Amino acid sequence: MKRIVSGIKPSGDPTIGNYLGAMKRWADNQHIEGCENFFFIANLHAITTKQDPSLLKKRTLDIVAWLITVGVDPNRSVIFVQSMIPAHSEICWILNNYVTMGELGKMTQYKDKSLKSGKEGQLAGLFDYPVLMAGDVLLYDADEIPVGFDQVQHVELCRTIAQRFNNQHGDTFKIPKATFSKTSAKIMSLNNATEKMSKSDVKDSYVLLEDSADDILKKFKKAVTDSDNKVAFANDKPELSNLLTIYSEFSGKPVSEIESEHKDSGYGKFKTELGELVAEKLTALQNTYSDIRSNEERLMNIITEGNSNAAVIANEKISVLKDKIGLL
Ligand code: AQP
Repeated sequence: MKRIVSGIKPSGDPTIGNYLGAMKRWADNQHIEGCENFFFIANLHAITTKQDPSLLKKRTLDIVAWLITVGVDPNRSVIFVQSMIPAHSEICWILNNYVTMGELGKMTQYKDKSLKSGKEGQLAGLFDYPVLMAGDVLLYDADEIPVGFDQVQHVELCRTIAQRFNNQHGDTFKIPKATFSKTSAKIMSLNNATEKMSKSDVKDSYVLLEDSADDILKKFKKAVTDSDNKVAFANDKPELSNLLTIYSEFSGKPVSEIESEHKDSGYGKFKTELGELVAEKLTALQNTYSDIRSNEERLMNIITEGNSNAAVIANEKISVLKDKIGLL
């Protein structure tokens, strides 16, 4: 049995980047024979940047509801909340002693986020984020971590930490590997195609799963493009390549087919059609979401059951770890 573990931060409302790069794939993964899936709401990761406490609570439930909406089935997958399983914080502290400041300092996500947030945002928790992430995965002996390309560096560090621990204390952790989809692995910002789309970025840079049809249309119409007005996927056309990827993901058509359908369109027409397509798909999802989100009691029951399934495995691993390193 192959075990898959992945998380999403309730640090904002989920974007189409989170959806195409992670959530939708998680739902698809459930149908692979011989796989056991663990998906969690990474609220301990979320607090590495400033959060409004009541919004954080609300978004934790929102994201559980979105996962169910996009097809993550609590009967097939374990859905849990990271902060409700103390083993995640415990393993992070232990693994901190198997990684160096130099290794953590090389992580580009820390560099990017701390540059954006200024000196007061350079929190120790943000610096330590990859260690918590390593713990999240190693606690469950995950075989695979389905992530976007942006997380590959963190998965590599997780493997290094696990190998180092195993070398010192004997086989303790399974060494996990990152898996990512070649097409939708990285959805870029609509304002700046050199940066990934992020839920904590500025409003026009992302499309949220909960955006209204009007907003979606406006955002795609305003999306930054080059000036040659030719709808084509190419290295020197990152903005159009990103829009074509999104189009392909939402329509299920290959990029080459969309390129030829739009070879005479010009950007205005192409962006309008893309906006309409995404709006139509997201409106359908939003209708399902509002039913699921309105039943908070059911959501809490799903979380409670997921937490108890996850905790059995996580607590056992923590006992083994403590014993190996001499903690009573
Ligand atoms: N733009 C993206 N394209 C593809 N995949 C993406 N993911 C995030 N953004 C994109 C993938 O979504 C999963 C959950 O991400 P996360 O919320 O845990 O962390 P993140 O990558 O930091 O996401 P954001 O939206 O950028 O959040 P903020 O702005 O709060 O930092 C991961 O598998 C991630 O790869």
